[in-house]
Formats: sequence, C-alpha cells, structure tokens
Amino acid sequence: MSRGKPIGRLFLFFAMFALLLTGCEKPLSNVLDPQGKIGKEQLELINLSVYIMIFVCVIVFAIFFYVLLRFRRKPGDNAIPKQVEGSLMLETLWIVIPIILLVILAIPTVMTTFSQAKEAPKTASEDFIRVKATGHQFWWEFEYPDYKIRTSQELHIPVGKKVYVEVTSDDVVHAFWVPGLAGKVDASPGRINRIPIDADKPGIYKGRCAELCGASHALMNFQVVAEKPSEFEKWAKKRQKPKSEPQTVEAKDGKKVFAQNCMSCHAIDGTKLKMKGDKAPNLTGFAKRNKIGGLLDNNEKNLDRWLKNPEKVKPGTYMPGFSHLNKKDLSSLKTYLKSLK
Ligand code: HEC
Ligand SMILES: [Cu+2]
Repeated sequence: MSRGKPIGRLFLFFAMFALLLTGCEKPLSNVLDPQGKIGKEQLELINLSVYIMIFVCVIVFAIFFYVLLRFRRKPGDNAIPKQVEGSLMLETLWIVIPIILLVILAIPTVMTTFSQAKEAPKTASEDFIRVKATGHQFWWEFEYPDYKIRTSQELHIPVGKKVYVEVTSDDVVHAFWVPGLAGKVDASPGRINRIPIDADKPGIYKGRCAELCGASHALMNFQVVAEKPSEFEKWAKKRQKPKSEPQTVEAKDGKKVFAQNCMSCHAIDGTKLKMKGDKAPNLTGFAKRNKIGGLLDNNEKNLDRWLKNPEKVKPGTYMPGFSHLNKKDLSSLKTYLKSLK
C-alpha cells in the first residue's frame, strides 16, 4: 500500500478524527445539546466559561504576536530596552482584569449551582417527582417514594416536570449520568448526592455510570424513558398493580423454577409468594422493559444468552449462570418472565 505524501496522511488523519467525533452517539445523548431546562442552564455555564477563555486567549495572543513582531531585535541593535518592572499601572491591570473575569464567571455559576442543588420540597406535588437512584455493580435501582414503587435499569420520568434524583450507592463509588439531559453526580455509599433532571420531550435517553467501578463499568448503562405525564401516571399505576401471577400452566411451572433459583436475589411484586430479594434488580413488569441488564434488547434470544451466561455479557456480575437448568425448566422460566407485565 502506498503511504501517501505527509500532507495527504495528515489530512486523512483529521478526516477520520472528524468522522469519529460525528459518530460518537445518537441524538438524545449529546452533552452539548441537552433536552431539558436543567441541562440548558448547565450548558450556559459551559458556554460562558468558553467565551471568557476565548476572549482571554485572543487578547493574550494578539499582544504576544504584536510584541514579537514590533519589538524584534534588529541587526546591530544591542541596547537594552526600557524596563517596566514595578509599573503600578500594568500590575493593577493584570490583577484587576482577571478578578473581573472570575467574578463574571462566579456569580452565575454559584447561583445556578445552589438553585439546582436544592432539596425536593417535603410534600409531594404535581410539579415534580422524587426518585432515589442507587448504583450497584453493575446496575441501577430506582425507587419512587411517593408512588411506593421500585424498579431497575429503566428510569421513567414525566416530560416537563422536575425530577429530583437522590443518588447513592450500595457498594463502590459510581456516578449517575444522563448525558442528553444534565451533568453527572457521584454515587457514593453512605451518602446522598442530589441532581435534578428534566426532559422537554418524550424519548429514550441513554444513562450511564461515569465512575470506574469494576470490570463492567462501561456496561453499566440504563435508560431514561421520558413520557407524557399521563403516560407516566399510567405506567406508575400499572407498576403498583402489576400482573405477576402466571396464567398458563407453563408460566406456573416457570414461577416454581423462579422461586427455587432466583427469589433469593430478585424481587417480583404482586405475587402471592413473597418474592422480596434485594440483591438484584426488581423484575416486576420485566416483559415491558426495553433492555435486559440495561444493555441487550429484550428478546427471547438475548434472555436465553443472559440466563445461561451473564458473565459473558457483563464480566464480574453477581448474577450466576443457569446453563445447568434442564431445557423444560429454562423454557418455562422464560415464559414466566415474559408474562410479567
Ligand atoms: C446471586 C444473586 C442472583 C441470583 C440467584 C439470580 N440473579 Fe438475576 N441478577 C442478579 C444481578 C446482580 C443482576 C444484575 C446484573 C447486572 O445488570 O449487572 C441480575 C440480573 C438479572 C436480569 C436482568 C434484569 C434487568 O433488570 O434487566 C434477569 C432477567 C435476571 N437476573 C433473571 C434471573 C433469573 C431468572 C434467575 C434464576 C434462574 C436469577 N436471575 C438468579 C443476581 C442474581
Ligand atoms: Cu458504576
């Protein structure tokens, strides 16, 4: 293969780089195009600091090049130029100008930070909802205290309402981040950090863990499902009264297999058996989820893959594999999971 001229190669390099940048993420996951009021306020702060930096760079480089050209040493000129050390005017200038710039940066930053970090009001209201998000290796749990529901991997939120998220962790330090909506916040064990999020329009926004937390950190994804408030209420009602009792013989068998093998870790609400495992995602309404483990499309083939060897999908996961179950048990188990609505 010909190696091309250096300029050609350089061009190719930048062209590929540009291509890489454009291909990074689908829409709805772009930090520089947030889809909610809160993200937009945060973007304004980013923009303000970028404008100030550009302003400083332009002036400094303009002076730099001016001095470079204007005061070049000419041949035969060996005189020492006039010294400006101790110039009161210059020193005042280069102290006062940065102070002014920092104040311009600080006022909106402090105001926005404090107004966004406010705690949710104590009494529930129509204007906002509360969510507690807990990071686990390698999945997210979401709790809605005002609705008394608990879910995982999929955070449903009503469009146009402020969502007060209280973030914490059950094990190591994770970080809660929905790039398309707002900034990130650490999820630390034994501590609650707050971040509000909101979405202007319905859609599915990618969420991810933003703190290296173990082997499957990069796979610790979740989804934010933003829907019209009426749809959200419908979803919440359904979650409060889920259809978890099996209706067919096969699903009934599957429930037995589940009770024997899975109940120690997983909870399913709305069954006569008390399935209250708390070491793993709550599987209530599992059939309605878009993804398995926040990662694989929720279909038969992937469910099979996940149940037989979750380690292969998420290295280091605490979910054991169940490839030892016989064909019939595995198939009735899947039927039961697919009936959870
Ligand atoms: C030792 C505890 C444990 C047992 C037992 C267990 N699981 Fe899991 N399971 C987990 C953990 C932990 C996760 C979360 C994995 C992740 O995403 O990182 C999980 C995830 C899942 C998921 C994906 C959930 C989601 O929200 O997308 C399904 C489905 C699942 N398990 C089914 C089962 C079934 C069926 C059984 C029994 C045959 C079972 N599990 C047994 C710990 C367990
Ligand atoms: Cu993590």
